[in-house]
Amino acid sequence: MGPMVTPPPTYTASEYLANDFWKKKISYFFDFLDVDKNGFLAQDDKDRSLVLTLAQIKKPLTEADLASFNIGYDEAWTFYGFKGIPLSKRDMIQHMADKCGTSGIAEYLEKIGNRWFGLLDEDGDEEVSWVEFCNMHKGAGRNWEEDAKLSFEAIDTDGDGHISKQEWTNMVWGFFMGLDPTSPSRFMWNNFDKLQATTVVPVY
Ligand SMILES: [Ca+2]
Ligand SMILES: [Ca+2]
Ligand SMILES: [Ca+2]
Repeated sequence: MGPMVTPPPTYTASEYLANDFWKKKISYFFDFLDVDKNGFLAQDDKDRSLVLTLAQIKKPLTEADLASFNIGYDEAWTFYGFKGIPLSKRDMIQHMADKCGTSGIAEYLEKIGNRWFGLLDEDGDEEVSWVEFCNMHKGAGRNWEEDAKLSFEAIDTDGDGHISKQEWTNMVWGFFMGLDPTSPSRFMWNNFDKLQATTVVPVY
């Protein structure tokens, strides 16, 4: 499969909420962000995940890098539905369905994805290498060692051993906007086929 240069199809919020695969992806993502595993996204999860993420970035960050990263981080959490008060999984999934069902979502995700790509791409050659990919994704509790290769290969769709910005954007689009349970987006964070059976989704 070659690089996709146009955004994927968009769906309505109710189509997202009717799709078990999508709900499980977002539900898994919530569990990942809920660092203290208390079932709510709160300020301490945000602070701790920021520290964990920054700790994985190997390149020295300038003040400007850091400021841009913090703005991007705040923006991403607002996108997930966090407004400073604890957010339940049910409310987060509902919020994400509303967001993903909004026009302009593909452009927005591309913008968030590009910020993230810039952090992954430590040597600035506009591609994410295997080593760069592993540096940032060594997050706690992700069973990362086992599934990193699977994830990398799913994102590197032309198989040249590097993740281009377009390949990265395609994966971000696929993860948040895609409803097809066979799409490579199920491998964005790790082996989702293995995980989804144990991912608990609230009732809607
Ligand atoms: Ca929490
Ligand atoms: Ca690079
Ligand atoms: Ca590639």
